[in-house]
Amino acid sequence: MKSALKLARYLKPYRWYILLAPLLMTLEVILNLLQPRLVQRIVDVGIAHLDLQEVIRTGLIMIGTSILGAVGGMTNGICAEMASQGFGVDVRGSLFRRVQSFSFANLDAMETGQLVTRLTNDVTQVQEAIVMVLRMMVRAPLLLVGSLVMGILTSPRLAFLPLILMPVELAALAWIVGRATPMYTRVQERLDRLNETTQENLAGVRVVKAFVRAAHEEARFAKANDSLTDGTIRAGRTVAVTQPFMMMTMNLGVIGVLWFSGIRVTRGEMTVGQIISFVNYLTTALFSLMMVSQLVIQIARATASSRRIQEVFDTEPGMRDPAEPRDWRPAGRVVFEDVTFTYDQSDPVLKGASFTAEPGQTVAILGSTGAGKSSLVNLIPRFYDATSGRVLVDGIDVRSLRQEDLRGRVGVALQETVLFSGTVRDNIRYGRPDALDDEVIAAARAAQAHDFILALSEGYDTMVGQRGANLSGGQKQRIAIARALLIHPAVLILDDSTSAIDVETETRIQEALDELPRNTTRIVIAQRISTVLNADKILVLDDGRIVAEGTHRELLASSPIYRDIYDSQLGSGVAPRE
Ligand code: TTP
Ligand code: MG
Repeated sequence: MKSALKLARYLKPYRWYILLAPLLMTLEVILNLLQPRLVQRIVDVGIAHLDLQEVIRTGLIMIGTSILGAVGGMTNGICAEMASQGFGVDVRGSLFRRVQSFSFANLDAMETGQLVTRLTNDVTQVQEAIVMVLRMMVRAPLLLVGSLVMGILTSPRLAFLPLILMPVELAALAWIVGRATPMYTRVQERLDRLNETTQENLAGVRVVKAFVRAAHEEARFAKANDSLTDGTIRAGRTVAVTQPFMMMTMNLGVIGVLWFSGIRVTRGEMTVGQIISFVNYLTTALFSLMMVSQLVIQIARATASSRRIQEVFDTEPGMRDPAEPRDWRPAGRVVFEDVTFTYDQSDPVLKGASFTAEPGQTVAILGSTGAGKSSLVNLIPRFYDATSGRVLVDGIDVRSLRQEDLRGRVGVALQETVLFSGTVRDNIRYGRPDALDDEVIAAARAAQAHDFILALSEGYDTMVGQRGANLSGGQKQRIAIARALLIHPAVLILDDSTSAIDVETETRIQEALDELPRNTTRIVIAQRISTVLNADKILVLDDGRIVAEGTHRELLASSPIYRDIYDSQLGSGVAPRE
């Protein structure tokens, strides 16, 4: 309930609709409550005395009041819809912004599928509750009390009938609500699971096909699918009891009225019109109780959803900008001071790493898989924060810089290339959407991507499929390098970015990188020793420790690990470019 109240702040811009809705509803209900009385008048006064004038006059009043009532009801519906749609747009937008502010660590801890459900289905649940509340909150109690009062006024002697029937119905409805509410919470959880399964399957569909696991995946999906359907049907079955049960109580009511008043009509103590009118009021009262029960169920569902939405809002972005960010005039000096880093309480993946990359230098990082190379470079643009020690750029701790300033000048080509659907040009311009075409081409040339891009069917305007589906691994990597180059980085990080590129093209990329402005510091992770031969400095990383540091020649002489890697890959025939 508390989270529902917190979400209520998103209704504030729509307060006029929310104020207006109940007023319009009141108008509609009052006009509706008059109808049975008018019918009574037509029967008792008009028809009984064969007074056609009276029938027509009252009929016209009925038509007028019901039109007015319908207008009230319609405008109420519009108000409710406006408020709930506005609320939905704002909450979804706000949730999306929140997720964008999450750090890598936040996102590591969240299931994508759950985030999707919260942004879509949960918001819809709350929206539906808002519509229902605005439409029924006033209507149900007003109809209930109104029709009871009117009924009793119509025929005080029959007042005992609703007094017996209402508690019976109330008990039944309470039972239904009590059973259905937890069922709907479970439905929500199952929907989560279905979304997760779908999400994961679609993301990995190529692997599924490669390993011919479609049947297994179908079974997994069917399980989640069936369990959702099953839960929904169960809840639906419980709620389905409501309608027939209500009809039954209504019919009992009608029989009761006829039983106890039939005799009075013959004695002339009651009129037929009164009976019709009373039956009408009684069924309305019973019906409005059912509305209340539906309202309660929907509110319960929405409460569960608003808790899940609020959870996203309550997740503190793991990384905030400093209160007083420092100015950074990028020169490109990167210093690690005794950096230790741990993902999420596990064993440290970096243990006391210290090194310096001077402006304009190329520093290569070599090491076996899992040694911590990616983890190390990810600390420079502050994707994660060091657990202890400091990462400095030009003498400034990266934590004292605004993330935007830092990342705006640290160009990264991540190990796993991610492209977006859109044109090749848009993908290269991703970090600087205002870049000129010439700059895009220059970056693509340096990344040795220009030629293959021109060979594509529409050159730079070729559409890249989702995740770059229509490009080869090496092509994607080169676009990612161009994307990183285009921001004119002071520090360029290439995380295994040439792994899918042939050695010859890689050499050309290296030569192009050598021509970058003097102050671009390059940090290059590589598996191939040919990639690192010409680096100003090579760091050998082993199990989170920098075990050797120096140029190719120095390491050949001093580091047995380096020597081993070198021998295994190249033998002794290859030498660095002079
Ligand atoms: P990495 O830093 O990814 O190792 P690497 O880049 O040297 O390896 P590769 O050559 O294959 O790219 O991982 C170091 C350790 O950290 C490894 O044991 C896995 C762990 N790890 C996490 O726990 N969470 C993460 O998000 C990542 C990226 C790694
Ligand atoms: Mg890596």
